[in-house]
Amino acid sequence: MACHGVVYVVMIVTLAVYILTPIPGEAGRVFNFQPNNQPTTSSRAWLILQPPASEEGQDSVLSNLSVCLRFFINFFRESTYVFSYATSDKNNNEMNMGLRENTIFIALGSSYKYGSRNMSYVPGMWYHACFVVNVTTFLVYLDGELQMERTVGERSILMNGSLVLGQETDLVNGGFQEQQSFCGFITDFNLYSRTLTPEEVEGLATCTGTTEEGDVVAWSSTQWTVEGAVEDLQFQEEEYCVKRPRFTVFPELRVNSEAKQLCVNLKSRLAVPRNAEDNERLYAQALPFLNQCRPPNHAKGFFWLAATDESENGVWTDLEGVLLNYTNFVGTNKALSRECAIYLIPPNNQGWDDTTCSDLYKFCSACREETPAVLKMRGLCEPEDLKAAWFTLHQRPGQKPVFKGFTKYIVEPVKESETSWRLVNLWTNTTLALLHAHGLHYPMGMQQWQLLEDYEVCGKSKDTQHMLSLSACHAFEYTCGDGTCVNLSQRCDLRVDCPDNTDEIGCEKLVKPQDYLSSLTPAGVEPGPLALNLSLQVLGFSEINLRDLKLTVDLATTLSWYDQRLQYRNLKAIREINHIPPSQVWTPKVEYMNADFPYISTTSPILNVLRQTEPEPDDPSASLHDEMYLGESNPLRLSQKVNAPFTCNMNLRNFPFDTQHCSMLLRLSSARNDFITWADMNVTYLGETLLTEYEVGAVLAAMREEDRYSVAMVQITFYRRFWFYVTSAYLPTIMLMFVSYASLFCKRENSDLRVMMSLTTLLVLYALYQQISDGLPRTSYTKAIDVWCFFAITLIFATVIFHVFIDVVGKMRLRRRRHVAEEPGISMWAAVGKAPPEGADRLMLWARGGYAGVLVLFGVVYWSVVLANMEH
Ligand SMILES: *[C@@H]1O[C@H](CO)[C@@H](O)[C@H](O)[C@H]1NC(C)=O
Ligand SMILES: *[C@@H]1O[C@H](CO)[C@@H](O)[C@H](O)[C@H]1NC(C)=O
Ligand SMILES: *[C@@H]1O[C@H](CO)[C@@H](O)[C@H](O)[C@H]1NC(C)=O
Ligand SMILES: *[C@@H]1O[C@H](CO)[C@@H](O)[C@H](O)[C@H]1NC(C)=O
Ligand SMILES: *[C@@H]1O[C@H](CO)[C@@H](O)[C@H](O)[C@H]1NC(C)=O
Ligand SMILES: *[C@@H]1O[C@H](CO)[C@@H](O)[C@H](O)[C@H]1NC(C)=O
Ligand SMILES: *[C@@H]1O[C@H](CO)[C@@H](O)[C@H](O)[C@H]1NC(C)=O
Ligand SMILES: *[C@@H]1O[C@H](CO)[C@@H](O)[C@H](O)[C@H]1NC(C)=O
Ligand SMILES: [Ca+2]
Repeated sequence: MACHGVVYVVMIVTLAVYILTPIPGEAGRVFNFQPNNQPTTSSRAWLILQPPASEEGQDSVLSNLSVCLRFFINFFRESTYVFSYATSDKNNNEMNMGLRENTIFIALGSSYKYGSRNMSYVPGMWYHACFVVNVTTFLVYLDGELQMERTVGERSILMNGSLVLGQETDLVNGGFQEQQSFCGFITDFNLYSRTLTPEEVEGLATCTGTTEEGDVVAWSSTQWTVEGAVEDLQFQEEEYCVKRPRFTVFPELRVNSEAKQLCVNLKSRLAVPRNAEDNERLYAQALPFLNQCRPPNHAKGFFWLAATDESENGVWTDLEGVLLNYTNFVGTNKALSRECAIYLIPPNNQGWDDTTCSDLYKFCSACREETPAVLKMRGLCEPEDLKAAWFTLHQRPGQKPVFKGFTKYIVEPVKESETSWRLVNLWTNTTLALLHAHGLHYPMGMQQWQLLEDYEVCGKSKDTQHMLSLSACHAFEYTCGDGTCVNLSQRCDLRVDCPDNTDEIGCEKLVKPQDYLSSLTPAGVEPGPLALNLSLQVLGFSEINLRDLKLTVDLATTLSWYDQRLQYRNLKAIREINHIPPSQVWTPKVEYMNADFPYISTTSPILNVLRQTEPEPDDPSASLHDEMYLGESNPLRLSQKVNAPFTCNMNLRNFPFDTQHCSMLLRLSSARNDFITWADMNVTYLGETLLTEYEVGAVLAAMREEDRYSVAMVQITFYRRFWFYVTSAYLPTIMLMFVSYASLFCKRENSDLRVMMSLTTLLVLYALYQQISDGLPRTSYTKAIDVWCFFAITLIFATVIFHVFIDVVGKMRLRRRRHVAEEPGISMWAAVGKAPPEGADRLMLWARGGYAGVLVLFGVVYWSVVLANMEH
């Protein structure tokens, strides 16, 4: 037992010694400029260059040179200069290196300035920069990678000037400005009187090469004069040579899913050590929080690790499912239903264990970042180019993470143990706002801050509440109240996407200026009247009334126009979502001029906005991330369905071979045509083309000015489907005429039959005619069908008369003949039969020919007139 104890103690002591002893490595000199973050002109390290001692005379001029250095920015200034070099008060920009936004500026020989725009560096990281100049070419490297290559004219630089780290010279070793100073660390500044090769630069960047220090300026042996707020420090080389992932420990208890989501919101991942060195660092960072991270209901662990054996028991992967090739489990880790990894509490230093992922336990956690994630604060009203509203997470050992601004702000806990945060301006050393972040623990997401200073934030006075939104969301994402990021297209899309519903708050589309008057007609985009577009869809005809000459139409009208005074928020491609209450804005009025106004029925109008453009550039001074659209390029659309009876002046002369043109007149009655006018018209017919009695032809639109109002005329052409009348009127009449014609072929003696036939056809025809004309309006003029029926009736009537006449004539002749042949033995019928064809029969013959002739003649004339008048 005792022996075991001793071994145990020895092991712990060895381990502790191992952890506490710094890994041996070379220490390097590091200057920390402006450690209290206050901009000042006094902080600098400088020297007067001594030309390398070789041949006399020429060597005070350099045309081939290389400058390399490492820097770590704490805070940006308006323009941050890492170093500068002046050979005289006039030539004060012979060499310098400045940083602004994503740009690195290198000046070389007063008039030359080179910038590379596409670098993204963040405060809180070490960078290695080199620039290499020969007679013709100029190269800039960042972290060993070539960023920029330029061809330059020959430059030669005097080597007896003043070299200043941490300030920008406007005079020899003077003329500094606070907002051009450097706040952060600088080390390894070397100046070579030759060009370095890319391999040498890469070696220097990673501290692996064999390149000597500079021959003109060598970092470790040069005597720098250090002045003002500069700390002269010694750092282990690996701190700045090796790019290592950063861990940020969040010392609050969270269930596993919350811990994961927190890192997702920060655009990073829940941490898991990838190797022994990682494991040691993370554990060392987590251990100071041991007491607040031990859940009372869990005996062994205190810290979540992003490892899981969900897919296969005992096979540990990271959260993306990639097999971990480093784990540090103590004991068995194969228990079923224990699928998440945690750190064990001491004495199992750095050891892992498994536990359930369920919400049963809450532990602390850390996020792992390769490069610091940039968080942006909306609602600060700071100009974009300074990046004052940009932040990175930063953690001091044993303390809660703080949000360090890029230039002057810091968001830090008021007290370590509380969830109150303050926004501090480091330049003025004032606390601008306070936040009580209950529940969330952190000031991420949209939160109401209490302002403590007058006019410092967006000009608001103190003690008011102001919404600030801090998150790592990208430009195309919306920040939810809790800091979750959702795609901006999900903002105000009538679906809840944020965990706290905040993507659907403040979704009013309309932004009206204060002085908006909905009684005023919007001005036209070009000078002149407001142009309205009309899109009219004829949905169908609910009634075509021939008797009253009425056309009842179902219409869908859409009026569109631009209102320049308005702006809209978060327009969607689906325009039904872009709804605006019509009462809040100006809307045009349309009058249906030739409609029977008591019988017009309309649906209530629907007003929405058609998204036609990209949103305006984002304005980060607005706390809510909304996409804004301008009224001058995104039209309003007012849609309404209408059912109205229009009067239509039909011309029935050619009935039933007629074509009707009915029009609808829409007058813009809101204002005269010097204020609004129809601009573009688009009419479509969506109903059936073939109606029972009509075929719908062209639907045309035209504009005209009438009484100084703009009128749109929509004309619809109807072709009558005459086959109904052909079969129900023309064919029967023709058949009847043939029947009556046939009566002319009956035996003359059968007079009863002939008269009966003709008379019946006459009656049938008359009944038919009555029936047809019942459905037609009573016109003062005759219609084509009237002519036809009248002719048929006349013809058949003439036939009846003729038959009667023949009969009379026949009887007269018979009486006369009976007189002649009154000898016995000859019967009356025989006498008649044998009688030679005489006047009556000849009349019959004539009648047959005449009938056919008249019919044909009339038919030819009638159909040629009718067909000539047809429009189809
Ligand atoms: C930066 O610019 C250089 C050329 O100026 C180009 O070769 C390089 O790809 C750019 N890098 C990025 C990240 O855009
Ligand atoms: C200058 O450097 C560039 C690129 O490294 C090289 O192509 C060029 O030949 C050099 N010019 C001289 C004169 O050495
Ligand atoms: C550097 O030398 C030039 C002449 O070689 C001289 O004019 C200039 O004043 C010197 N500059 C400094 C800072 O000594
Ligand atoms: C671990 O895996 C990574 C790739 O996932 C690989 O680059 C690395 O060499 C591996 N390390 C060991 C020790 O196997
Ligand atoms: C800022 O002000 C606080 C007190 O308000 C003071 O303790 C602190 O030293 C000041 N910091 C600086 C850099 O002036
Ligand atoms: C955001 O949503 C839009 C529309 O759904 C889609 O086209 C776009 O790719 C999404 N963007 C991202 C980054 O997911
Ligand atoms: C009206 O139509 C024209 C042409 O079709 C188009 O250029 C214009 O933008 C439209 N105006 C509105 C307000 O929709
Ligand atoms: C007319 O309207 C239809 C449907 O509403 C549409 O497809 C067409 O593009 C419009 N034409 C014009 C010229 O606006
Ligand atoms: Ca939504």
